[in-house]
This record gives sequence, C-alpha cells and structure tokens, in this order.
Amino acid sequence: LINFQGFIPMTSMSTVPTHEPILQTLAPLLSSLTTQLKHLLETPRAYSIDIVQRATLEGIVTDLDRKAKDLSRDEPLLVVMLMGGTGVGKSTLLNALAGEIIAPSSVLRPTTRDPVVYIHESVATERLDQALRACRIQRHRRDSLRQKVIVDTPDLDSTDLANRETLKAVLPIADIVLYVGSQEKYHDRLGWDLFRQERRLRAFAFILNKWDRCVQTGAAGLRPDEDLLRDLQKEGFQKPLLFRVSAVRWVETTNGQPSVPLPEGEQFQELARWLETGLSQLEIEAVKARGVQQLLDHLEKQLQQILPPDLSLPAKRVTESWSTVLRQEAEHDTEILLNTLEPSQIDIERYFMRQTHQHFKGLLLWYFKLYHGIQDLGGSLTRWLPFLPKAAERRVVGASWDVGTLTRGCIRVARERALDQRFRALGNRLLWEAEKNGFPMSLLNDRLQQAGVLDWDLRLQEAVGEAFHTTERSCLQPEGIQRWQQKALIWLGNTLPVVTFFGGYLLIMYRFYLRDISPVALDLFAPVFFSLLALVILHGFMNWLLPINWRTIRGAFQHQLSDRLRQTLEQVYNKIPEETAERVLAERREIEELLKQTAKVRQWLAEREQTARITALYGSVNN
Ligand SMILES: Nc1nc2c(ncn2[C@@H]2O[C@H](COP(=O)(O)OP(=O)(O)OP(=O)(O)O)[C@@H](O)[C@H]2O)c(=O)[nH]1
Ligand SMILES: [Mg+2]
Repeated sequence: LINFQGFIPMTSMSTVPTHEPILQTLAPLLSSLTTQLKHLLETPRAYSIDIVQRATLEGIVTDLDRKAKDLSRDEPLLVVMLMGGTGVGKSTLLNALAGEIIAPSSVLRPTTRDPVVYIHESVATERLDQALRACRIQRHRRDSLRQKVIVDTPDLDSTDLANRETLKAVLPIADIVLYVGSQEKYHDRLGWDLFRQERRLRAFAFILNKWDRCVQTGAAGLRPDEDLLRDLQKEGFQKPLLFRVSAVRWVETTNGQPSVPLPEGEQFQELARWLETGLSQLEIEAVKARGVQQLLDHLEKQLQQILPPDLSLPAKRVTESWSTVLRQEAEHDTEILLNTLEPSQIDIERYFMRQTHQHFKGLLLWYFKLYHGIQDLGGSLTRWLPFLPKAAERRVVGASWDVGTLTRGCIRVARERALDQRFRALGNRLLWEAEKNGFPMSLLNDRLQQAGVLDWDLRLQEAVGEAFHTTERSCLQPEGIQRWQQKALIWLGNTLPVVTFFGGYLLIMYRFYLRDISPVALDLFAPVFFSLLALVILHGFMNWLLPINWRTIRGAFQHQLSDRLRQTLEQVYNKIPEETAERVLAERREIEELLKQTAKVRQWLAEREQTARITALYGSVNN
C-alpha cells in the first residue's frame, strides 16, 4: 500500500526557516493590492469588464481582504475543511477525529445542513472569519489542534441546492481542503469539478473513507485508491497526500482503540497525527503563504484577461477610413443643401450681380442702379398685378438681402428632408467601419451617439455661411486671366461712357465751328445715345466675360461647401478613435501597474518560501 507519500517527516526539512515575520509583512501588501483592485473595479471604464470577470475580481477582492486580516494576526489559524459528496462520511470522520459525536451523521441523505466548526477553547470566536462565526461551533481542549480549525461541511452533490450554496460560502476560507470520498463516490463529476476549480486556490489532501468496504469489494478492476491516485496524477498531483480511512470504526472505541478490527492499510491514525503534529507552525505559515501565492496567481490571470488591447494602430486605421466616409458624407450633404437653395437661385444671382456692380463708378454705376431698379419694379409688378405671369415662389432681392436668413431656412428644410436621418445613419456607418478596422464598436458607440446629438444647426450655419462668403469673394475677385479681364472692364466701364459722351459733343462742336454744319435737335441727343449704347455693350461684355449665373455660383459654392462640411465632420468625428484609444491605453497602463505590483509581491513571497514539507498538498501548476 502506498503510504501518504507527500508528507516528509520533520527531520528531512529541505530549507532553513527564516525568522522574518513573513505573514505579518504580507498583510499590508495584500491590503494595498486590495485597495488598488477595488479602485480599478469602481472607476467607470471605457474598456468595460464583462460581468463574469467582474464577479471573479470582486471575489478576489473579498479573498484578498480576508487573507490580509487573517495574516495580520500573531498566530494564524489554519482552516482545514472537509469536502465531499453526501454520505461519504465527512461528519463521521469529524466525530472520529474529535473522539466524540459532535456532528450529526446518519443514513439519511443529506444529513449535514450547517457546517460544524471544531475549534480550540482558547480561540476567540472573533478570530474566526465572519462566515464561520455563524456556524455551529464545537470547542475542544486538545492543544495539539490549537491553531487548527476543522470544519465539517454540507455535501456538494445532493439535490438540496441550499447545501451547495452553504459549502460555497465557507469554502473560500479553507486553507486546506480534505477531499473526502468513499469507495462508491470519489471522483463524481460535481465534486471533481469543484476540486479542479479550487485546487488552484488552496491546498488539498485526500481521504478515501469506508476503507473497510474498499477492501471487501476489491475483486474486480482497479482498487478505488489506485484509481483515485491515477486520476490525481492526471491532475498534476504526483505524490498526493492520501489517507485510507475507516472512520466509522474510530467513532466507537474502547481505550482509544476501535472495537472492530481494522481493515489492512487503514490510516486514520496517520491522518490524526498529520493534523496534530505534521502541520506545525512552520507548515501552517507555509500553507498560508502558498495560499496567498495561489490567490495572487489567480489575480494575475484574471487581470491578464481584462487587460485592454493597445488600440493606437487600429485607431489610426479607423481615422483614415473615416476620412473617406466623411468626405462622401460631406458631398452628399452639400448636394442636399444646394437643392434647398435652388428656389432662391435668382435672388442669389442678383445678389452676386449687385455685388459685382459695386466696382463701378460714374455713369455705369448710375446705369446699373437704373437697371436694378427696373428689375425690382418688374418683380413688384408681378406681385401687384394678378394677371402678370409669376416666377415660382421666389423673392425679389432687396437692398438688404440677408444671407443668414437664407442659410438658416435652407438648413432647416435640409435637416427635415434628409440631413437628420443621414446623421443618424452616419453614426452606424462609422461604427461598422471601425469594427472592420479592428476597433471594437462598443468602445465608440457612446461617443458617436453624443456626436449625433450635437448642435448641428450652429455648425451647419457656420459651414454654409463661410462657404457662401468664400464663394462670394472668389466670384467678385476672380483669379488669373479673369482678374485682368475684370480690371480692364472696370477701367473701360468707368471711362468709356464718359469719353463717348464728351467725345460726341466735341464732334458736334467741331462740325459747327470748323465745318459750319449746324446741328439739328437730334444731333444734340446723339452723345447721350452713344454713351448709352456703350453702357449696354459694356454690360453685354461683362455678362459674356465674367458671367454671374446660378450655374457658376452653384459650382463654386458646391466646392466650398463640401470642403467646409468635410472639415466640420472631421472636427467632430476624427478625434474620437484616437481619444478613445488613449483612454483605453491609460486603463491598460493602470492594469499593467497592478499586475506589476502583484508580481512583485508574489516574487517577494517566492523568495521567502520556507519549506518543502507541504509540496504534496499542491498539484503541478501546469495542470
Ligand atoms: N462502512 C462504513 N460506513 C461508514 C464509514 N464512515 C461513515 N459511514 C457511514 O456512512 C453514512 C454517512 O455518513 P455521514 O458521516 O453522515 O456522511 P456525510 O458525508 O457527513 O453526509 P452528508 O452530511 O449528507 O454530507 C453513515 O451511515 C455512516 O455510518 C466507514 O468508514 N465505513
Ligand atoms: Mg455530514
């Protein structure tokens, strides 16, 4: 029979104990980690922690807190907890260890409902963890178990789910779990799953109870203990501490010896000895320290899982791809806005023309004033006289024509018709682009929604107004050859009519004084007529060389507006991915910092590892 192999007797301790009060030093370190982790969980995050990870981390906060409190004591208590399926004999085993009936055991399944805490009389209840204080406390006077708390727990596999919940509430307090099985029940799925989950967080020793039955039935196949050892090996426990026990035989004893003969290889006494003397102060500290290491290891793994990615590169890609989307959007929006301006095209044309005509002086200026006066009069007449044909729904440009009113009106109509809808759709399109470029949609959702409800009226008004004024400037002060043409026309316009007028009269005088031809009445009006003709011809030239019509204005305006709108959209949207990536990166740094600190504490602890006597209680880390 395999003896409890992981247990190396006192004399063969492999490392020399240090006198540094490790556990007490560890307590404030754990408290500091707890505070940081709490802060991390409490602050709102851009890269949110999913609900399961959050729950796990909150569990770790509780565990860290618990351990910090536990370790700050002079003489830490070692909590040894019995865990197993219903009817394997946990309560019977505790009774056997206690040497009296302190925990109810029965053939009825399940029996135990409340955990029973077996504790030395000198230990104040306040020293127990909150969860244990509420349990049934049984005191004893055995000094060999002074620093140990043995807990009998409800089963983990009966149909009574409340029992399972009770077990799960006390399990985190366990430093060592005594995994109890019987010949028919030692690796049932529920128990085994729980063992696999918990072994990463605490020490495990194994008890195969009802050994009397194991020996009896042993004929066919593998013996339960060998089978269990094989399973444990697969879990990385090469030399687990396994005790074969027949607890029921040790409940009723005479002079400390069982009344019924023990089956061969029964190891209850070894178990009792291990609990009493095998787990000395040194082992207790080592188990406690190892428990902390396991918890820190668990914390590191969980932190790794919530570590946000570095999104700097995807953010750049997203900004680039958004630029294309925003340019297209600006072009579409411009088209919509221009369409709403269409009905006012004549007003705009006239407005521009009047602005051009401001360049002139003298006769031509008077000519244009007259021309516009007649135009306005024509417009007014069509309104006053019902029988004259009317231009569809257009206003006539007055002297104080207001660009602001026009742009406000056209923005309102454009928003109602299509723009608002487009802005909403734009958010979705940008989200989709982001996802395509490896930037999680969920991170941008909020910001994009906020952008969607910005004061777009103001922004659009600014864009349209600016585009309008730039168009006006470019039309009134053309560049290149047109500029020279304009200059020449202005010069001609300002001089030619005057020259023709006075030239005409000089000609009449020449003919009258030098050629003796007396002018008729009509001749006297000829200079006026010629200068008027010059004015009309100049007007014609202007319309031909520097045309001011809706088509040219629209072209220039479209170019300006789509450019301005693109800038406006980029101002609002383009900074979002990078700013979000920066926030996520800051969160990543925060978690990395906590990871670094956790690793430091773990390292500090590893350097002070005291003994090899407890290695059997832990499987290999890789499993
Ligand atoms: N043959 C045999 N029977 C045992 C042994 N230990 C306990 N039993 C019996 O197994 C039955 C169940 O024992 P309990 O101690 O109540 O089992 P438990 O694991 O506490 O069960 P729950 O409280 O329901 O979780 C009782 O009838 C015990 O007498 C043993 O070593 N050999
Ligand atoms: Mg029980």
